[in-house]
Amino acid sequence: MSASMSDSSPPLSTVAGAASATPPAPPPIDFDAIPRARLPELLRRMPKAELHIHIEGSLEPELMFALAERNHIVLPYADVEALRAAYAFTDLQSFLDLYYAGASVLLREPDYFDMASAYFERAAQDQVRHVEMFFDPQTHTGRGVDMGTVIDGLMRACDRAREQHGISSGLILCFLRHLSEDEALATLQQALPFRHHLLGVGLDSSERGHPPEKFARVFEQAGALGLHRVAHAGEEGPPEYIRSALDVLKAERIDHGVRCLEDPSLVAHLAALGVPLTVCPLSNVRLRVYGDMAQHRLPELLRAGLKVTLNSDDPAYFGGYLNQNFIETFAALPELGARDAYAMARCSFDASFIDADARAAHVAELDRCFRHCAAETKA
Ligand code: ES4
Ligand code: ZN
Repeated sequence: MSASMSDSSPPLSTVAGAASATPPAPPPIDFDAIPRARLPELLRRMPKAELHIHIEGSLEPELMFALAERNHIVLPYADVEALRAAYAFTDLQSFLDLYYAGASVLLREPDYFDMASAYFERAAQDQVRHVEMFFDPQTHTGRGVDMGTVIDGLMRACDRAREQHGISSGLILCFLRHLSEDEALATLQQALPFRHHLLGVGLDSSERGHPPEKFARVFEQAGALGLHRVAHAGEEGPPEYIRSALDVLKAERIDHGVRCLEDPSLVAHLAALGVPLTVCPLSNVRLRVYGDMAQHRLPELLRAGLKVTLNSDDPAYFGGYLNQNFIETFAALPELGARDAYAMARCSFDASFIDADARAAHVAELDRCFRHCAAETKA
């Protein structure tokens, strides 16, 4: 401090306090002021991130037929209606069989670009600000498509989404757990030239009989490359798979994870660790994890203090994109209110792999949205 300031200046402690003072905290958001009748509009309008979307599961029947024609592939369905009619799933495997067959129309870079661009259009309508996008390279490389073709097309769509919609995004390479460890290791090797385009790795496909342990080494290698690690666990598989995804794969998020509720000590463990679950309600109902939406155990997950986000999983197959998931879930579960909507939107940013500045900007926008809604309701 300069000598000339010393006499007239306040005591040092006050100066120091003033210099580091943060603005007074705004009053808490008055969630109780927001009635359930306003929820559909609020759910649509609130900014959000999507952390669990398989981009191949966003391929709508119309685009699937257009790509089939472009690539001279004959689909075993007469038309779009016949294909949609086949989407009557009984479990995860019955869905996966159609999902992998559907992906067979994807061959060239523009196909991947068109698919992901169509998804981003829908995401923009749903006020999605950030996307962490799963893709299944083995579904494509197994048919002779280059890893680079897939990643180039997806990345071009990601770049365009930022330019056109201001949506940030990243790619998460998923290993297919029904295939071997060696095939997963080879897939990671094939992805090395594109490593700078990847946010992380994930684990998906048929869960039962394919425990996380099978992929311990490939996840360890991915971690050594500085990639984030997430894994599907506890969708159809038992709670033990959630534990091994955490302990063996070092998963930073659990995709689905709903079956943790069968093991209260695991729920407590997840809550203590603060590991988020990316829950996909429409998927869970379509794949018969729950009989209907009213039976979804999302409220128990939230009341147990778990970090939970809502996601669309495979929106072209499960009856809706992200906002549809929010709307149908809140409509069917009367115990959910504005506070839960905020918690899940907030968690979507907190659980994402974005940097602190971007996260703070999204949270500030979310807070403004809820304050505005509470004030409007009171007025
Ligand atoms: C998936 Cl719903 C679901 N579960 C597991 N793997 C998947 N891949 C695409 N959708
Ligand atoms: Zn999934």
